[in-house]
Amino acid sequence: MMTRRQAIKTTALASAAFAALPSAIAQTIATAPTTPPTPAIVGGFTLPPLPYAYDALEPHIDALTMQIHHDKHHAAYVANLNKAVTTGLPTTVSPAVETLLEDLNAVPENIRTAVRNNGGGHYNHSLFWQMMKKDGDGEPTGDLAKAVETAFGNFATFKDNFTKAALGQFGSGWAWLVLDGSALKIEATPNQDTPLSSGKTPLLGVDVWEHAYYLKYQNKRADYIIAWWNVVNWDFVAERYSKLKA
Ligand code: MN3
Repeated sequence: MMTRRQAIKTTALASAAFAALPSAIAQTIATAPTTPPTPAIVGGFTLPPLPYAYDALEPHIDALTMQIHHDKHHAAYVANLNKAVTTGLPTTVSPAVETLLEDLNAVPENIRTAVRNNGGGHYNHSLFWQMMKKDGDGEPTGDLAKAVETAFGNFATFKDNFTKAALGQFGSGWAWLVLDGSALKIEATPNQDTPLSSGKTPLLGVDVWEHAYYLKYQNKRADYIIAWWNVVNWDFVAERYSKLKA
């Protein structure tokens, strides 16, 4: 049985979480398709299709890794997110996954960890597939190239610092290029934590969980990162940057 105090707390959190909902949904629609689709009904999150064939990123990332990563790992995050929100959210209208992750403290406590891990997993992977493509662009161009130079001096220094963040993440996690206000920064997050939860917007990320590389690279994360640079979809990152910069 829930005590009266717990009930009041849960109700207050739920109100805080959904006060801003309509505008958050509108924003999500406006930025589609670079963010995961928001279902109408709680528990209706779906696995977005890979935007290319499983073998499109060969030889840098092998087809079997892509298939298991997308069809099994990402699918499991979606299923577990749906399970959590179906049992734990006091609403029938679905918030965007971004809305949940941007204010985890507003998510009811009994599903907060599940939403953090599985909502983060769903959001991060939905972006990750789009951040890669067959025959990557090598380097950014245009406004993003200028912003990278301003923030890091030059592209080589950015690449070096990003690689260090990816190698330095102990255990499972991600390295990111993020927009923090109007500044570009590099950071690493553990597990499926996403920069959204600390008020930043991810522009580019690399998954350094072993499931992302172990079949082909075994324990050699450094070799995976070197190969991964060949499939970065800088067009996607640049478009995201121009949409999201202040
Ligand atoms: Mn992964």
